[in-house]
Amino acid sequence: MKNIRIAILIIYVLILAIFSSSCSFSITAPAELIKRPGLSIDDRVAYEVIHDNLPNMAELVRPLRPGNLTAVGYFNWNDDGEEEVYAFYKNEQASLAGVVLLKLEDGVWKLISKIEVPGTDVAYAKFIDLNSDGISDLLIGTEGREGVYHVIDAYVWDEGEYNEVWHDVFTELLATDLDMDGSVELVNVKLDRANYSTVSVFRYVEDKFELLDEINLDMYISGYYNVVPYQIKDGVNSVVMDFSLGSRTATNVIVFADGKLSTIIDPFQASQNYDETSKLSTVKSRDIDGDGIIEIAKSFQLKYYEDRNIDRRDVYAWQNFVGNVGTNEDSELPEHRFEISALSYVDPMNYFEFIFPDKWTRAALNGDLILVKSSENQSRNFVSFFCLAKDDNPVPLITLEVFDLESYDEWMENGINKSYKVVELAGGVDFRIIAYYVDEGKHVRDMDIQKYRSMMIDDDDIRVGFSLIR
Ligand SMILES: [Ca+2]
Ligand SMILES: [Ca+2]
Ligand SMILES: [Ca+2]
Ligand SMILES: [Ca+2]
Repeated sequence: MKNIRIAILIIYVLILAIFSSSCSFSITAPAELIKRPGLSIDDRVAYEVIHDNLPNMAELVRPLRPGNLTAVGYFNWNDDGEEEVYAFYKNEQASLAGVVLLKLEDGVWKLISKIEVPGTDVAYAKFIDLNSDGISDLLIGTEGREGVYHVIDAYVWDEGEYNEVWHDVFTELLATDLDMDGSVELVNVKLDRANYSTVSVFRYVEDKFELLDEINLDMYISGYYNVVPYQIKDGVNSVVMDFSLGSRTATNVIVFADGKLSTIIDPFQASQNYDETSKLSTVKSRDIDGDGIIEIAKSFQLKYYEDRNIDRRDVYAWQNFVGNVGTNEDSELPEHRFEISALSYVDPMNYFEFIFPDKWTRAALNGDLILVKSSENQSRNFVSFFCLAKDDNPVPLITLEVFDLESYDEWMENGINKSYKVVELAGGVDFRIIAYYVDEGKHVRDMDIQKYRSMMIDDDDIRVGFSLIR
């Protein structure tokens, strides 16, 4: 009886530990890793086995990057259709971090392996089959060993155990098939603030990682905030890096072609700079139009832009790279290396983003779209879009506004909703976001009506372009 009580207590404490640490295991888990919701009897036993194999004072933790592993989860370790269990942990007092792997054999959870490395937290973890034997190998990175760097170790399963095959330091690490030949490459970015930042590419060949190439990046980069695989063209993989340069941010792309690393913007050439990708906040490169290819953002200045804020960090152009890649192409650079695929407005209070419909993007690039927004010392937070009609007459299209609940109620009580068509976009405990516009009959001159109709968007288009940030 006493044993059962202790077992229940251990399970309770473990569950509590999992949910109360910063690494609840239900939020970022991809469906394939956690298929069974809740805990079955077997799982409870698994937790006991995990617990038995954790050092004293160890705490289950979610690996910080790349972000798709939870603290504890199921995965098919050896590709046989049966699920195994992993559990990552850290032991800050002993400065050790690691992972335990469990396998169900004849109804009993058994320890496959425990890998433990020095470090105060699991900075990076990825299961990946490096030697193509169907058994997961492991990249595990830890914090707290080598100053500003993280440390990375690669373990390959061979003859019944894990062997360390690689050890290095890193700032950003990406495991991806960079040259699309079916083998995994490691892209290792090291940011040394006193020196050049470097990027190296390694390939796993015959039980070791071989350095294929290494280049310097410039010394002004102060930190990376987004490093992700990027398909720069059909059939060419690369890595897009968003980083800070003092008070602004910019983006470069690392290309690996014909065995050589290069970047699309060469900061060591006086003729090149980051103007084409420069922005004023840590906005991440991402696929803005849903075609599967990431766009690179830059701050964009509309031709007419009415606002009293000096800091213009709210309109972004999202661009695709259309220049040359690698050494096989014509070395003459085309005049325009980036093509704008969409513009977006990001609310300065970070409530929402509005991606312009195509016709607005085109109009904005022609200087035919005007944006008027509330200034920071106004109590309201809105942005209005106008198109330019005959004689540069501005015709209002729509306004997007964020209200606190009190002003929203006041606004509605005053019957403003009778003068406008209102589209509810989002709401929270303390705010409402709506779009509104005036019926065309009430404000558009006859001579502008055609232009207005060609530029106005319907309620569905407003909802398509809108996304809530907070
Ligand atoms: Ca398995
Ligand atoms: Ca393997
Ligand atoms: Ca490869
Ligand atoms: Ca895209």
